[in-house]
Amino acid sequence: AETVYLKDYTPFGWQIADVHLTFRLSPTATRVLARIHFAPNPGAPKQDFFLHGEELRLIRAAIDGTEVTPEITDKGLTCAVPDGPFLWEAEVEIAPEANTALEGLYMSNGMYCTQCEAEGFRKITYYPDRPDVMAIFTVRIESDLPVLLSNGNPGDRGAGFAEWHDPWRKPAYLFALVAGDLVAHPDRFRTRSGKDVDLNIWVRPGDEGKCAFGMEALKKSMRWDEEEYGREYDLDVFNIVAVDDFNMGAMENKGLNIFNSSCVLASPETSTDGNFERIEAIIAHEYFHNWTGNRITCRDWFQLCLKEGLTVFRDQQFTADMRSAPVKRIDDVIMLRARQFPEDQGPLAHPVRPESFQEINNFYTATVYEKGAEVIGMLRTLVGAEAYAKALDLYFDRHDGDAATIEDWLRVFEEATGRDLSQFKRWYSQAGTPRVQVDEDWTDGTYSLTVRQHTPPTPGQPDKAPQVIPLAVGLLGPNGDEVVPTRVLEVTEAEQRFEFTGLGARPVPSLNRGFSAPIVLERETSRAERAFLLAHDTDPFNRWDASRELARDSLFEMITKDAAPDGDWLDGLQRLVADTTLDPAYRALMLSGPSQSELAQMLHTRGVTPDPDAIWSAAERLAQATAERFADMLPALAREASVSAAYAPDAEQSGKRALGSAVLSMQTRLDGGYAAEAQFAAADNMTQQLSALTQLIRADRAKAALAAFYEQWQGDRLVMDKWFGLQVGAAAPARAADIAAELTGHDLFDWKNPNRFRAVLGGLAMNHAGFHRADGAGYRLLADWLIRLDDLNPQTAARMCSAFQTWTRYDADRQDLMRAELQRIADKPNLSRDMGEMVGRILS
Ligand code: B3K
Ligand code: ZN
Repeated sequence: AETVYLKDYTPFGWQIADVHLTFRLSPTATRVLARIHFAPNPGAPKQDFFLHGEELRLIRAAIDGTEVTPEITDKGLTCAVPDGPFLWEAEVEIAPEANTALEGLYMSNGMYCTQCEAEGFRKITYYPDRPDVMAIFTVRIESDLPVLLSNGNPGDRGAGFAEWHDPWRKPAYLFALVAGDLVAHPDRFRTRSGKDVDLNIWVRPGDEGKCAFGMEALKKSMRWDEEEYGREYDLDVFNIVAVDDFNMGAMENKGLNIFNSSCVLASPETSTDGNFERIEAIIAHEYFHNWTGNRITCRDWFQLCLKEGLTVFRDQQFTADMRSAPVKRIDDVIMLRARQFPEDQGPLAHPVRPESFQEINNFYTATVYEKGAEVIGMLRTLVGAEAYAKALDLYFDRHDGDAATIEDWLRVFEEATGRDLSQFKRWYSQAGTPRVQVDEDWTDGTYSLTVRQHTPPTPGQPDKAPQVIPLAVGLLGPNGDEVVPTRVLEVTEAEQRFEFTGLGARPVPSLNRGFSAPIVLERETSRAERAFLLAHDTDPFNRWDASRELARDSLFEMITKDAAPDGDWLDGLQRLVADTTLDPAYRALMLSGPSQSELAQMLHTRGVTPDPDAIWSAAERLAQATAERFADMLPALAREASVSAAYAPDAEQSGKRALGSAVLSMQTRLDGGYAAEAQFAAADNMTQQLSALTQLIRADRAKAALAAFYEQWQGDRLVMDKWFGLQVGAAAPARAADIAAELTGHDLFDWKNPNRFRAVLGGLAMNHAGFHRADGAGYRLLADWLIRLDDLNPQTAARMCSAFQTWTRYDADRQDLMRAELQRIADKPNLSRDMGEMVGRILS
């Protein structure tokens, strides 16, 4: 397949004044008529007139009213065109019903919908399908379906048709169309300048009751963006549509966001607290894109982090404001370490701004999104909140209406602050997680830290230059008081020394507070020192991290030396969890140990080949020891965790329920499932029902509960996804692959639905020891299904290949098994470009 390079960027030879599209909808033969005014782009080199187009049947094309016969390939068309401006007209036929890739115009449960980012518009009509070509769109939809939606503001509406006009220039990837038998949950928002905006969440009949929470989240997001970033909404309507078949979470199409129904529909009976929080964050994320993504878009897809890193950062700030900031930070770092670190430290490592790709859909990664957000957080830490706000104002002022680059983004910060960001820019170009070693020295009242940084090689990047690392540090005195409050050390050299003078006694350092930089800290610390931080650190993140480190160390000793669980750590943990002045959500996080894949990663970095079964059994032993240690405290904790008020998915109640789930998990290890059965029977909300079911599965006592759950929820697709996923994800390792295989034979296993496919096969990939079963059954099952899905939906199949990305960490037998499965995928006839690229990179 062809590789596209950042360095090859050339502007398109024409500009577009306006686009008129008419859709005559039909499942098997939709006609799309396009009228587009092109004019030469003075800033572009001379080039042939080429329009992208894939899987289109051209019926007719004309230039200035005269029929033309373009040259057509499977990528698009070329055509001779006049020197000056001209009108391009084309009529094409497409078959939305046959579109199983869920990219372009497709059907889901009888409704038409679109997904165009990144390069799906070319499956709708011939067009320069690139983000730097922006145009005003007017759309006419012809269909007898009752609800016909597109971007922008509504225009004429009559029997069998509806027109839409979007007054804002936009790239084609933000185009959207929806048609179906839908019902709205309506509301209204008054912007701070007094404009009324009609808001709607459109769903299939029957789902009306699951929209209220999403609507509140939308209004909160709109208000928050006005207050925090000064950004107001810019159309008369804002529509959100829930779609059951969707490749990812949601899409920020201008004025018409399309959501995977799992990321917008919510009710207490069917959604967990985690679901609610995620829905609130995704609605915010897509809404925030209206400014960071839509009003200011990307020049080319290499600049993806320009909109994604920034918008993730913004949605993280929003959640921190709506809920608990420390808990949000810890959750985000858990995610980053679990998903982005393996990427950055394995064969798929790529810079936050990649420099080449074969299939851009493979670069919607944790690195671009989450590390991209970390880079913005570091920038804000370095320049300060005030200068950050100033730079953002300048960014919006200067680049509104632009297709911008990372260079543009950094320039506004340079101008707003007078700083030189050329070294900082390496965060965008260098892949890999920096390792930072810290050594201390204490002489005559002067405490010094020597910081050394080093980033290991990644594919295509053998040598790395030092990066700018904002290292937030605080110092604690021997009695636990903070003697030096948080200060940000700016590490720029490979080796650098920082001094703290005038201290009465040797302090204990608390390093990288709040996880101020996405690095791996390498420091020989004693357990005593970590226990001290666990007890005294004023930084809630580092206090949590100290506990996590102790847990990891203990597990390391248990795995490699068959040691007993670390009793001192359990003492410290007990004291912390008993502290009722601390947020229950925070204490619940303290009780959730490191995941097994995180432990595999830790062993690998310490030079030990991870044995998934040994990891699993050590994690089990530690959980058992913890439960026994906490036995006497459980009744009091359970009382504290109980909620008497009516269910609300807010931070306070969900924190209590999270603590309650942690208690139930310990309780189940002591009583074998008695309490879990009671909770399952009594639960009136999905959070408690599902946490009870999880414990019953772990205790191997879930037969009746699984059947009852099925009976109760078989009519609800989103809840059934949980039923499918949990049985695999929480299964004992020896059985996970067999259970997954069995579930793929279930009547309700609709493998063409990405949510259902991910529930079962993604659930397997997430069951660490289950996926890595020594006989290779887990690998085989996943590869079988990825091969099968590749013909239908390459995008979703390719994303799930990353389950194999850590394959070289494991023992020789497992490596052989995984390599063989990867090779089997690589050898598949007609392998998609998406999968070809992923498997090729993983194997290289
Ligand atoms: N921008 C979309 C993601 C599109 C993914 C295309 N493969 C959702 C988001 O990040 O908000
Ligand atoms: Zn996004």
